[in-house]
Amino acid sequence: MPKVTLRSIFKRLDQNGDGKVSRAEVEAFAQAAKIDTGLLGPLKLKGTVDAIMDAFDENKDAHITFDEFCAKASTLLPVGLELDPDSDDPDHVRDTVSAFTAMLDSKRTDGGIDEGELTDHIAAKLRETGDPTAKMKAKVAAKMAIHTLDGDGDGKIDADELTSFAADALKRSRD
Ligand SMILES: [Ca+2]
Ligand SMILES: [Ca+2]
Ligand SMILES: [Ca+2]
Repeated sequence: MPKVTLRSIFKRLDQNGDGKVSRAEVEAFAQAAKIDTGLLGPLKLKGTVDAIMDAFDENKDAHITFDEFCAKASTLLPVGLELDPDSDDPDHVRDTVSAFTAMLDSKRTDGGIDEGELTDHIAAKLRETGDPTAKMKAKVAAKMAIHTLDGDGDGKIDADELTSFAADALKRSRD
């Protein structure tokens, strides 16, 4: 199975292969995640692209380089996945991710986190902060997360996919 790494995700984002990700490329990626549906589709799309550019484009030159992407990659980890950022122990990552995946894989237990399961989880986290638009935001975030982390394209994130991404993101955030 193809491993999910920061490099593999960045390559998908950088469609023209020039080594940096433009706003248009982020927008195409978000559109491919099908977040721009419904009445508020254009708003959801713009909000998502703005948030990504804001978070990753450190020097504000309207492009995300691979270094910029790596520096913030740990922010792509699903909320509620509590990993020790200083741990080098691969077993720690695997065990924590496996427990997290099993916890979320509760509605339809099939070994992976699907869009509905991830949406409910994120919405619950957002509601804790009293966010009245929790459900809508959670749907967008879940679609983006699945589109980003689903390495084999079966529509759900399994423990292997999340482990390889999490280990890579942690390692690079320490480098
Ligand atoms: Ca590019
Ligand atoms: Ca930049
Ligand atoms: Ca998958």
